[in-house]
Amino acid sequence: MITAYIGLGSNLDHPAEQVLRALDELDCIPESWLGRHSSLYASPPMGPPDQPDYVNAVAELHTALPALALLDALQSIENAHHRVRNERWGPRTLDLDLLLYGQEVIDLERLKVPHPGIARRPFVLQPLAEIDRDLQVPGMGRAQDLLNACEEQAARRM
Ligand code: ROI
Repeated sequence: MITAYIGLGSNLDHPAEQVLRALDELDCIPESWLGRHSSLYASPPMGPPDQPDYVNAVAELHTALPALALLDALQSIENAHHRVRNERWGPRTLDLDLLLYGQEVIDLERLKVPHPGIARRPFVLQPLAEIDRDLQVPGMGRAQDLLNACEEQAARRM
């Protein structure tokens, strides 16, 4: 069993509901079960500012799936939320990012773990540190230390 961490984000079509529904759906992924999850956070958009604020959360998923099979499962949940990939860094109904997969470092074209943007994203670090402030992000350091060093605009616990 591997403990993976999934970042959830939405800023379209009732974002909080999208995120809560996605938490239930994570629990339905084969060979996996949902562990702890953070509160929901409201955060200003990173990227183009002319889009709604986001709702973000992080969930722990205990899984026996290989990383790419887990990525496929996450993408099919995104697709079921009518995720359309259009503008880069544009608004989205549901984004599921594989942030961490145990302590593994994965560098494939399709999948980079730890998620390369993690250290600059308070909307990921705050919920991650809420679950486990001592969590080690491979090659980067402890979740709470990364959050303390992060200079971007904070997320707000809802
Ligand atoms: N900005 C915030 N605040 N939250 C997100 O989840 C998020 N996701 C993204 C981009 C467009 C980078 N900006 C975001 O993919």
